[in-house]
Amino acid sequence: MTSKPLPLRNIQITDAFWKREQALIRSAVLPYQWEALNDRVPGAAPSWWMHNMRAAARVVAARKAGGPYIPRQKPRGMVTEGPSPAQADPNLFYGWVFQDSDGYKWIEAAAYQLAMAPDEALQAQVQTAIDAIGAAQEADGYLNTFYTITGIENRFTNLKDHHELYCFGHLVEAAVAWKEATGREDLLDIARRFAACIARRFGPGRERACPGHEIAEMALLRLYEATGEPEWLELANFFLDVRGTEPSTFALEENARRRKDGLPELPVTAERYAYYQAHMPVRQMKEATGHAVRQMYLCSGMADAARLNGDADMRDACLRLWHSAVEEKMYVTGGVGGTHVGEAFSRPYDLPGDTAYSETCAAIGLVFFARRMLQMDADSRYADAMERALYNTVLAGMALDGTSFFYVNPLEVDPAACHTDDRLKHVQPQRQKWFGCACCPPNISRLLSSLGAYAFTQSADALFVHLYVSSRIDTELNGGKITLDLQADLLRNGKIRLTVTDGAAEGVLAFRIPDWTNGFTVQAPGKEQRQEKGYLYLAGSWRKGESISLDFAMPVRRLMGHPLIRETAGQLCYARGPLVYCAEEADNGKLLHLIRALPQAEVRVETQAIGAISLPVLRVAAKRVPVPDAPLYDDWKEPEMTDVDLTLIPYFAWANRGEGEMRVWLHT
Ligand code: FUB
Ligand code: ZN
Repeated sequence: MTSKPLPLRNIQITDAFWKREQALIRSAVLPYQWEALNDRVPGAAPSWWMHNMRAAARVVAARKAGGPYIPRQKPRGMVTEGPSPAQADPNLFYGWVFQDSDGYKWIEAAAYQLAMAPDEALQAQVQTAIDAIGAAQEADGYLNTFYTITGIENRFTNLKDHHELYCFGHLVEAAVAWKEATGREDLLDIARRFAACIARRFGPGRERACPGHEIAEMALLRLYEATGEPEWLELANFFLDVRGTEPSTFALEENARRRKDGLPELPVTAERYAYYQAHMPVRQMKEATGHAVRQMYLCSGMADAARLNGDADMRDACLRLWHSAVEEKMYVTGGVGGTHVGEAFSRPYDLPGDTAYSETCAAIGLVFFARRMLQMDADSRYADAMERALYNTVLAGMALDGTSFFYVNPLEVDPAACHTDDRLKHVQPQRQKWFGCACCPPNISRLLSSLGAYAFTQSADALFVHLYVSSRIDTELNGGKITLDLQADLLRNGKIRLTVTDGAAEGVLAFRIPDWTNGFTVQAPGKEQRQEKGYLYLAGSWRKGESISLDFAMPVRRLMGHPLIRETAGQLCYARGPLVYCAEEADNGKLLHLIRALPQAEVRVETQAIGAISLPVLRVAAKRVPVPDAPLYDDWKEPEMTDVDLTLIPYFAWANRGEGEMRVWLHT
């Protein structure tokens, strides 16, 4: 039985913690990001988004007026060095080749916020952005500021690296979200015209192609589901089917460029393109490879395609990729991408803590993939991983006050090393205001603003509760309308209460049994109960006024890594409920590698203010190895350790109290 997310307007998040996060996105993050997109944040890396849209609009206007346009820039791709916005040439393109996507993600996030509650000022800003996008669209529907400014004749010649289809995918996601939030079709029309432009060139019986950075697949499938227009399903299927087949479209493109440059051609075999997940046909894939965000977005598109086409081979490939990504290559924090070399998946069990990449966007991609797997099959292992990624790496990507962000999410940090060691160049010990490559901040905004679409999904006769986020939900079971009030507070305990506050219906409410609990009780008088694949199904009739409750035990857990993870050998980390904990210098002093955790020590759960919020922390006795005045190497002897009281804070809250050391895994 498949399921789909509920419209966001049917879900009102009331959860103390998540409501704050969503309110923060609305009140602080989106306004800040709007300023950033307009290059008005002093001291932050310029975004160039609005600048590029306006520059492209001038070119489009000139072309429409029939005037000649001679590009003054070569399509180099990564124009990352530039002047300050004040000194910039208004007619040139600046920033990364995929800069357009930042604004599209911002619009998508704003749309989700508007679906939940109106906000005239925000809506007006989105309208300004949409007008700018519309003005930058070519007469034939093509829309990409980089190629419009640097030479439209070169478009679609480097799909491997130049992200046209990636920007297109983000545009579509934004357009569907905007239509669903406001009923307005303006951005959807723009997106459809670009989609039609792409479909005129690529597709069955036309040119072969696939995106170098995936997302167009899942976006097109979303467009298909939103509009019922079959051409978008066809195009998404085409991109998936071409990927990894021979002759490799990426090799053919490269050869065309090499011919121009007088260079010898390369073999057109696919195997060289594992970084782009284009090394074999997708239905044969077994291992998560290459760029982690790309891989997670591809998996998300594959899962949607498997569900919509009833494609069993595609589904089997998703299962194998899930196993590889989550059961062999995922950090305990739900991050993926073990190596900064190419922002990529490493080999199985290679999960270093200090040089980790674990990009925020990759964890977001894992959340996307997990929700899509859940839509095909309500199996709690998908929701467990989704929750792990969300509560740990995704949340860590943004400061508690919403004004700074992490791109890379290490599990161990020594700031002095980050500042001096080139091997750690990618690791920032403090969150940044913005990035030249600002993929992560708006991605966090769009995910957290659409949290309801991940917490709950629904089929005709069942509502699935995947994440315990307090919410008021308007839904239908077998045609009967009901309003449910879900109460939870996972940061404190595992007590869940659900009350029917209005209506009546017959059907099933299915509750995930989280992997972090070691037992639960349920009070659901009159309901038929059964368990399957980690969900508790309660079936019966639901009437206004009745309540059920679940109490999931939430013990403090001491976790160890699989013995094949070299990095975690002899170490443990603490977790409770969905939260993974870490030790920070602010509580425990420097040289955290000298702490010795005592696995048997009793752990107290207390609350502590971190930044502006009060969070559950753990206090536990541990030992500390002294630093004697000793030679570099000496004869082995048992160190005389001192007793210490360790404070552990939720991983997502690290780096909110100034710069300092941090460690998730502690030596035992
Ligand atoms: O390439 C576009 C985005 O920028 C990727 O998803 C991120 O990993 C970053 O490289
Ligand atoms: Zn990112």
